[in-house]
Amino acid sequence: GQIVHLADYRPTDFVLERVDLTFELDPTNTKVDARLIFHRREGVDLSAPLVLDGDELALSGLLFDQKDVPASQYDATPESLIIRDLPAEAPFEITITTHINPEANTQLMGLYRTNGIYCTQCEAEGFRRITYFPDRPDVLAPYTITIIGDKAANPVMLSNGNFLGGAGYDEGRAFAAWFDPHPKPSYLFALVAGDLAVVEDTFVTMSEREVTLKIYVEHGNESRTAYAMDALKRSMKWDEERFGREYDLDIFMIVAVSDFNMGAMENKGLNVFNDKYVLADPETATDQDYANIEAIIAHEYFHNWTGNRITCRDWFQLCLKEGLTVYRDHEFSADQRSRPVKRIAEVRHLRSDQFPEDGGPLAHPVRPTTYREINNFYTTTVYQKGSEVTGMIATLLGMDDFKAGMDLYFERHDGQAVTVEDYVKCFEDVSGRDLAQFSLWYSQAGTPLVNVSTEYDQTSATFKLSLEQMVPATPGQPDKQPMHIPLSFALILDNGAIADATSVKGGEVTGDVLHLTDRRQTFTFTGIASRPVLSLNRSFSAPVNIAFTQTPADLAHIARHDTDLFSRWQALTDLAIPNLTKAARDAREGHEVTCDPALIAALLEAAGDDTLEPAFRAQVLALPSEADIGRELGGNNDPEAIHTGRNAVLKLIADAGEDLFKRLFSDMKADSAYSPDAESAGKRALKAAALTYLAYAENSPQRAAEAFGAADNMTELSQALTLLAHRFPEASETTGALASFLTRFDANPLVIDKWFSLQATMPGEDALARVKALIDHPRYNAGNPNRVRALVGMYAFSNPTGFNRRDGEGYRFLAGQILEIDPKNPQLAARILTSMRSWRSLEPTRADQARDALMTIERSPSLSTDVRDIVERMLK
Ligand code: HT7
Ligand code: ZN
Repeated sequence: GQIVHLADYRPTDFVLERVDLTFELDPTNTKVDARLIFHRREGVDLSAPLVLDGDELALSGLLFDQKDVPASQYDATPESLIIRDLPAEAPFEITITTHINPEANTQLMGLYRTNGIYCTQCEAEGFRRITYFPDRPDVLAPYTITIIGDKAANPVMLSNGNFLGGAGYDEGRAFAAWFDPHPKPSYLFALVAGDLAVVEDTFVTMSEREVTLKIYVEHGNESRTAYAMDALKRSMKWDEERFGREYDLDIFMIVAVSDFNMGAMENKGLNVFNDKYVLADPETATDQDYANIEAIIAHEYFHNWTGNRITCRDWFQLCLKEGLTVYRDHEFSADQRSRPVKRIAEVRHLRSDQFPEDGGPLAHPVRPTTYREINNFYTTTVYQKGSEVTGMIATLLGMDDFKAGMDLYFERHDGQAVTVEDYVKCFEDVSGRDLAQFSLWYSQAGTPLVNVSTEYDQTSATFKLSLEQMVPATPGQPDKQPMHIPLSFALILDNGAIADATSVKGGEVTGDVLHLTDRRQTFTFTGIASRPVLSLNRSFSAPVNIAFTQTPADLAHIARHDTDLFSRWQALTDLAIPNLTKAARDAREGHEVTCDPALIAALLEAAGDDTLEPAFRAQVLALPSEADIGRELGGNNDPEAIHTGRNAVLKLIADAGEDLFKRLFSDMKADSAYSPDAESAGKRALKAAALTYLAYAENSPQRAAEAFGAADNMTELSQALTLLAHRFPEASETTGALASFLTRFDANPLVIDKWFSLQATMPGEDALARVKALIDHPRYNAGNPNRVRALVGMYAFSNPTGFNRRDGEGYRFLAGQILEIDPKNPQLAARILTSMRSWRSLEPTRADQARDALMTIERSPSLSTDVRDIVERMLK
């Protein structure tokens, strides 16, 4: 793979006016005729040829205005088609014929087969695996699609846009025609054909247009689409109300397939989903599954405006659609559920995924400037940090200007392929604010660190807040400029009230937001009658690390009084972290593990506070994870010691709070049938947290086994089973429960994935033997990405002690898996390999073993560009 540079961007020499595709479907030999109308862009030299992209293609026919093109006029290779001597100005028509083999397409990019269904995935560069094409996001055209196929095998034949018609074609074959009037880039093209069941509904838009909604699934799954359909209708309504965005076709379709590289894909009018994010019923889906379905249905639907109507000029601008659309789906979920609980979950995710990426060898800016393989840039930095950047724009401008900026963006750029600069300019234009320094968030990688110190002077009633920012060096970026960091804050007084902090010097403050713009800055607040407790970065207004040593008493004060629930949770986390890092050190040195009683008291106080919502209390009880503790320790990490230390702290909390946990366990019982709503889910989460602590306190599998037996929904069933397996691996209750779960859900692969995952994440050395045995299980399928992620992915990403064995066997196993998966599905292999991105923070024995395993991969002669790119960056 060639390195692509943002600085090299140039528009195409030829403008594409129209696309007309005909597919004659055949599982192993599908014929594709692509009729493309082009004209030479004004000013482009006559000698410039038309250069089209291909990937593993063979040209079967080429016509110019319906006549054969002489061989001397073109060059065709699997990767490109170059045609010379084309007209100066007049539009011309090129017809390209290719034959492709969907059945043999294991990469799941381009046209492939999944459980007998034809399906496409074209983002980012999959369309070039179907036909030669200017396969880049700034080439937009309307598409007409004709699909011809065996009638019995393909009663359903779908593509983008509105349905034009269809009928019998000839002996046993049928055709369907679709027209998408909205000019789109090739990455949004989709085709689906096969024998699928459909569930139908309607939505009436704000201008009273009726839109047909259809969800296509495998036969037998119809009843499991109700939640997804409801989430879709709520998303459509919310986008109208919150962003003024109305849907723009007569029909909106979702297809659920079982082989898919990512979560879902926003193809215009025809979203294709990993079935994991569509199918749900209480017996098979957990509360988390329901929440994911709601979020992903919303995300893909919201792309219709942020991504499809306004798309990216080039792939460097990916955050323009992904970061913004994540921001929109987060806002949607926050409105549908509990905003602070949603924020806590987002920040947990950001810290556990994005912060390690930003602090390791794969760090890159939200808008990268080079790539070797674009598939490797669908990252948590582009998505989650990209969303945070839009969130900061909203914080800086205030909601009114933010909304005006979004309105201007939709109005100014509808139908265009644009850049991050175009987006930011809309907010500058409506607010009059200069966002040049702020834009460093797009170009500088690394998580900024803000050092904080405070000083209070009683006699002058003055509170001084000194801030110092540092952006760490990242690959290719040794020196950084100071950023514009919006920090929401409160000064909390003794009585719990928030001080009036409007009299301030030393920098800009708007409402409750401090603007940190210099490397060092001191804000001086006057008129503060008593020593306040500072709550900083409330609601996580900026994605930064804060270094601020606050006393346990001050943290407990925030945890008790802040009006921002996120900050209350953060204060409890800040209280827990030093206890957990100390516990890890003590465990490593063979010392007894202790825990500050102030932490235990604060946790139990919050967990027992019935005025707080249960979901929040469950988040409080879910202490920082082993990975979080490792990050706080910062290097030379021993995952075994972290695990032992954390467990010992859990045991101390469990013993101290046993009575409370018993009360919560019984109080949180459902009084009606299962419902996936956020409130009921919150109660179940708190009940599960109580059950977990009780397992530590009672040191017996009894209660978890009873909970497993009594569960009438997948949430409680899988929670109890996970607790049994992780806490009591040897118990006969555990063996029995694992076996009965398998028997009961044997026919449901998505549920069996849960069974694989919870075993792959069982702590300790034995996990590897378990994973190896499960790879040979009849229900495992190395060709299905969900299965691979559930077993191999979960082992590598989410089993710190099992994967990071001191003897390095975990790393060697993963290296073997990567080399096996790579030839079939490079994207999947590359993504799973990123689980080793923090290998340098391990203690030396493990780090050496990890490096050796990575070098084994690197030495393999036949690596895909995807895996080569990741492994080389990780070893650099
Ligand atoms: N925009 C979609 C990204 C995606 C994708 C990218 C590469 C390879 C396969 C893929 N499937 C989906 C999904 C989204 O962010 O909405
Ligand atoms: Zn997206």
